Amino acid sequence: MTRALIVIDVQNDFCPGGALAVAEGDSVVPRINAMMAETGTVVLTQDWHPAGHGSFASSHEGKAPMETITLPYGEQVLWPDHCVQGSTGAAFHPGLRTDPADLILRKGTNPAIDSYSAFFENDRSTPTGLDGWLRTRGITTVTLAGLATDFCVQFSALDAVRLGFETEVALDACRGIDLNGSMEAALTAMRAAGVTLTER
Ligand code: VGL
Ligand code: ZN
Repeated sequence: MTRALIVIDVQNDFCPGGALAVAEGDSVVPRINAMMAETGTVVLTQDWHPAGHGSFASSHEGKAPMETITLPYGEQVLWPDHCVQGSTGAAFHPGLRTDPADLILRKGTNPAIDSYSAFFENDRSTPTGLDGWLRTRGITTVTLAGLATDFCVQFSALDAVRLGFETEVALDACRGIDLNGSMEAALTAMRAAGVTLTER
């Protein structure tokens, strides 16, 4: 099999009750569990920030969550504190099957650079190593699912196409944040880049 399923950030903080809850975030869990059973290679990503991370509004005096600032690598949305390393919020949703994972990739560990994509940090140039991991295992096609459609899923999908993978996003297995129209913008950008958007 040359296909890998990449499951993005299905963690407590992105589910209802979490610090950066995505509406219906937990509803993707049964679908993703079923998809994992059908795919040979499975990667789970985990947003994994140190306390005081540069993407947290609390790290910037006078800033509130959902405001944006300009950092050396560009625009950055400031988030509520979320997915702090080792916290319950950073743990996978308890319903998510983790046994099928061949790789669990943690990202966002650099205090100064956020990392939405599974492939690169938000400077778009510091690699996580996932490209090489997939490529050396003969993977040519990736299916993405998880949270959030308009941030980490979108960034991962755009990088995957740019790197030459045939890229599919299973929209029914994703949920978005939708900040200032970011959901519509993400779908448009992914389509334009050549990402195949599917719905069951
Ligand atoms: C995410 C915002 C901040 C995501 C992660 O998983 O989409 N969004 N950190
Ligand atoms: Zn994050």
